[in-house]
Amino acid sequence: MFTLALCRLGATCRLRHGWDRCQACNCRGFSTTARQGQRVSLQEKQVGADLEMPVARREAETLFQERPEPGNQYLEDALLRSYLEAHLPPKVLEEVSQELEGFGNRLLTKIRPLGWESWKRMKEIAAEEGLVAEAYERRYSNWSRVHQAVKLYLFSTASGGFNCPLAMTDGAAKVIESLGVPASLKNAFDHLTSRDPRKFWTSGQWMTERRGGSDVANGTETVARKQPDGTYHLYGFKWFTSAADSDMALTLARIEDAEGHVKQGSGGLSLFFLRVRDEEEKLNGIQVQRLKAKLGTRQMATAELWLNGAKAELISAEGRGVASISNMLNITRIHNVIGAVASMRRMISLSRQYALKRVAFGKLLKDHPLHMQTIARMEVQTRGAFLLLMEMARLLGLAETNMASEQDQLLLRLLVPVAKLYTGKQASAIAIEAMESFGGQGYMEDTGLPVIVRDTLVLSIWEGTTNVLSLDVLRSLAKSQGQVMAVFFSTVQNKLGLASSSAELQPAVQFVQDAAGRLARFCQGAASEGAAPMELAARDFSYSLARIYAGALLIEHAARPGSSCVDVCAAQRWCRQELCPVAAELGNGSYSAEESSLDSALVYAGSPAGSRL
Ligand code: UCC
Repeated sequence: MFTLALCRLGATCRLRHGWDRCQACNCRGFSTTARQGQRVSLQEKQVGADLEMPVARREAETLFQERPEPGNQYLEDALLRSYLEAHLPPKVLEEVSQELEGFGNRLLTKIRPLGWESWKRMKEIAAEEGLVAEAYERRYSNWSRVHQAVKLYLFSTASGGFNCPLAMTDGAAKVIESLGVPASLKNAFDHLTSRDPRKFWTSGQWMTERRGGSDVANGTETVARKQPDGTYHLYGFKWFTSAADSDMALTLARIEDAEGHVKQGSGGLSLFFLRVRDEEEKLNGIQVQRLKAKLGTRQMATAELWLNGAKAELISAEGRGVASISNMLNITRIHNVIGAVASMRRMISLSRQYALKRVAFGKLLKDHPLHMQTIARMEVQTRGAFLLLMEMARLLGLAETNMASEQDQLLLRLLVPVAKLYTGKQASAIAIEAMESFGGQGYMEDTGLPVIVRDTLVLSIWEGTTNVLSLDVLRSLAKSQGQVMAVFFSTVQNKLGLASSSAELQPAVQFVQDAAGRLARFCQGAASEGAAPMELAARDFSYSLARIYAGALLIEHAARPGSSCVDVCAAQRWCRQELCPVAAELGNGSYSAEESSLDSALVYAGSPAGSRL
């Protein structure tokens, strides 16, 4: 098992084994935890010998740290199990919990040990476990999206980054399904939703070009030239194509007219389907410019691609490319939330395990109140994020089985950007805080923790940055002519109502009601203020929606029959934070035109640009 030659990082890896599976090459690091005089295992002797390190000297070393070994993630996730018990119909719960326990064991004993050398194997496992198929087979009707989200949540941090192509694959299947699975795309749909590892396809989402990823309406230069057979040949440069080894991709381009002119702006963009390789397995008019050197998600190949006559099929109405691919965007953004919550949960389960074994100042970390307070605060954040995720999956399941009310649909459209932008920020904050809870080991590559930290940093960037999604929140309000806010407030009130008979939850209920009241007053005021102040308030407004709604979800979960004191405590603590930052900032005058000009003055003070403002 432990042959250095296998290690992708070659020689350098040899020097860096610590504990936990080396996330870089998955070798089982040798345990450095040995109380004085503990025997060093044969394997460690072998490694020591490999490293020409005199074992004697190693045993004399005093720095021993036992690696944290979380068990079956499903069995050890109290909130996950209590959520499923509270929501799933008994028959579904019985089947799903058995399957998830088994999947938890497979993750622990078979999948996580695979680590990151097994991209191809992860693709096979994803097919076998139906990580995309679950959502389209709908074995559990409207609960299948919750079932799928939970499996992806458990799989995410063990996937070696394969959760990313799965997000885009699910998104591509969603787009094709939303188009009614036309005959020309049936084959692709069947491959994307197959459980057969030999047939399972992954998809790319090629939207980002050199001129920018957020503003695709003005950043997309790729052109599509119609061919006599009705297909198109694409010519352009895609700047960020993740999972470049995928089987197919959906991409945006501008259709050239007979005179070679293209229409600019959003209205000039259409959506295309293309196979990455042709029948002879050659690249389909695609040249790889280079692989991107990224801060994180390094195990996943992301490339710059030239499209030089790539054969493609137009799958949206001409000029409706953004609206069509938005079905993919909303699914990949939900997967982003899954990745965020899963990273938070993983870091906390490692940190709490470590606190059971690591002694400092004469006692285990778990016996140091300040240390436990720090982990508890991370737990409260993660619980709020988890319930936001489950709520989106629940609403998506209703929408996809035609069981969603118009209110449910509006709420889902609002919650997707809110949850993506909020949990993206939470994930990196929690990962960095949790990394610190391991002391120096948290900063060591061979523990595998820095990789998790690096990978969380992308979650608030790709699939729409925090500010772009804050503006998408405003877009969803505008699209619903403000109706969605009425749905938001009534849904929050309904959830708070479930706690009316719980005295211990009343303070939390009051906090959420006060915050919702302040938010309602902000919305009334903003309606008459015009777009500029609202745009300036967009991020704080979105944070307020996230905190108030998660507060209501935590109270709803704590108010259910059989809830635990931990559920009540989490709801109380979440609701003690500032739940409506937009109202607080409005009180500070933060959204006025003067404040806005002062923002620029603050930023450019001393810079040549400052004088031109
Ligand atoms: O990052 C990428 C892949 C990385 C790997 C994936 C990993 C996934 C998770 C991993 C798990 C760990 S691919 C690049 C992703 N790019 C983005 O997310 C783009 C961010 N930019 C935006 O979201 C912008 O706001 C745009 C592109 C949507 C702005 O487009 P427009 O055309 O300038 O804006 P419009 O004109 O407002 O939107 C055009 C139409 C409108 O419909 P109509 O015309 O009927 O009014 C919008 O309502 O698109 C509709 N629309 C939407 N509909 C726009 N956004 C949405 C939406 N979210 N839902 C529904």
